[in-house]
Amino acid sequence: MACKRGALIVLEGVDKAGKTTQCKKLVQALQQEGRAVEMMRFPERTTAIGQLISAYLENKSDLEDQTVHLLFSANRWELVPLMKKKLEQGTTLIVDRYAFSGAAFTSAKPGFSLDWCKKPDEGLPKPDLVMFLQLSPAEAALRGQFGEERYENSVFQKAVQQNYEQLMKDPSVKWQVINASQSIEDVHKDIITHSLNSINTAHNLPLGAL
Ligand code: DGP
Repeated sequence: MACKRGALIVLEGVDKAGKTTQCKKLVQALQQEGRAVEMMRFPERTTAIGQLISAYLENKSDLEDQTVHLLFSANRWELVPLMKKKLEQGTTLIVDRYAFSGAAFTSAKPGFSLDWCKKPDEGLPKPDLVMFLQLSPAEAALRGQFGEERYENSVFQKAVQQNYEQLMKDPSVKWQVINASQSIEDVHKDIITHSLNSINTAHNLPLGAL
């Protein structure tokens, strides 16, 4: 019998929503159940393209907004062969940010439409589930100072949040809003429930494209 494919599960949200913590906990919990699961994150800063992005985010270089937008997308595209291989082998991928960050962040800059921002990511593997960790800007501020990187300020993050709200209206993507103001354990419980449903249904469905 052919091996059942893994699920592609993405966590999205504004900075400080707890995505990375929750991705790690989810991977650990699923692995403890004996499931084949791996974590990925975007941007993936270790590749040559990822290093250009990282220098830009750390304010060590300046790039045109269009250039960096396309680099973020290229960084996702360069990992597609690996993602497809893992999914086909039956490994579920838990991904910290994906194409939706690309559209939500760049279109928070003046002069960038959501439609233009979505274009370069058209055709990427479509997630079986995108969990949006919802946290108000006020609650995010209570979680401490932003770091030093680009985009880490509350005015920009408010615009990002509004863009995510637009993106979530797309019925062709399976979005699930998670209340990220709960305790870490309660957020984890919600996330694992939705992930298990998604893993079980993804097995029987072909991998789609954005
Ligand atoms: P992280 O490593 O998850 O903290 O992400 C780094 C920053 O880059 C964060 O502020 C979100 C932003 N970001 C992630 N993906 C994209 C993208 O595709 N385009 C743009 N413009 N920004 C992104």
